Amino acid sequence: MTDSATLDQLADRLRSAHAVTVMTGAGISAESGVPTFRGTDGLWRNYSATDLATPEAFARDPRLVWQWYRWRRGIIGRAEPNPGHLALARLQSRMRAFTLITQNVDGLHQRAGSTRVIELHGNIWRARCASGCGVVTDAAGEAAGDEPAGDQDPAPVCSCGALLRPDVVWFGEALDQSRIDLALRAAQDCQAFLVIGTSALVYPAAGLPRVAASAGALVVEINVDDTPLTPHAGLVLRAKAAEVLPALESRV
Ligand code: BJW
Ligand code: ZN
Repeated sequence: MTDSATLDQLADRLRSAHAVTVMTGAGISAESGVPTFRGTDGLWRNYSATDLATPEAFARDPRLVWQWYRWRRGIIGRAEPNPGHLALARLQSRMRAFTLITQNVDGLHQRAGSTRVIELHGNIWRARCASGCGVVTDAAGEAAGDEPAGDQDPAPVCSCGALLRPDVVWFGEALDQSRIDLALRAAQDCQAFLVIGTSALVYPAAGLPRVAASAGALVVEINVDDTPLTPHAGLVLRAKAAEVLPALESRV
């Protein structure tokens, strides 16, 4: 666990910062029981998560990809925000300028009370037309998700007749430009940039800490393991997010 002098110093930095930006990844939801992507818990029926999160996988076998998303929706629907999510929501409420960027699609930050969350990779509870007719649904009819119930269902169909797909960003797909712009501005304009529970491998999100550092921010990594960002971070807290974030927030 991180020592308390380090947390005190970081809390001082956050208090004196004009703006704080936080970027989270799957690790922050791990303690809510949501599998990460690249851990061993990211495996589903021997498929790796990163092989399923692709347009190619959906083109090849949309039913398989929907089965995976329904399975994940089941887990996420039963999950609760953990003390890490809750601490970030409290931190937002007491900071002058606070931006939360997440790569997660689970909506747990919003359920914890965070607002104006920039969801870089979409949201698992929405679906949209795979052929781009413009239909976006909250996919309520798809929300049950309990395996095996619904597991054999076909991929859902849009009113235009094409398939619906989860409203998330897969590898090789462009992120929403307005969300990237907001995230870039928040990285450029902050004095402290906290990077929490991400393997820092997937771009463009993985490039944001460098943007913040170049603009003079203190980049803080909170992770249970090393990542490619670790050598470049100004401060590394080698800890579980759900443990260290409440300890940090209570000092700010
Ligand atoms: C804890 C913890 C605890 C555990 N406490 N910590 C070379 C350079 C630049 C880019 C590329 C490149 N080669 C290829 C690319 C492009 C590609 C990319 O980055 N690939 C890399 C893998 C190399 N990027 C893209 O394709 C992106 N699009 C793009 O570039 O478009 C260009 C374009 C422009 C114009 C037209 C067309 C295209 C899109 C990326 C989309 C990623 N999508 C996914 C799926 C989302 C939907 C879904 O959820 O199903 O996003 S993949 C997956 O990875 C998901 C995640 O958001 C993302 C990041 O994963 P994350 O969150 O870091 O999770 P993990 O599991 O990797 O890590 C968990 C971490 O937590 C670990 O470090 C643990 O140690 C830690 N942890 N428990 C604290 N308790
Ligand atoms: Zn359609």
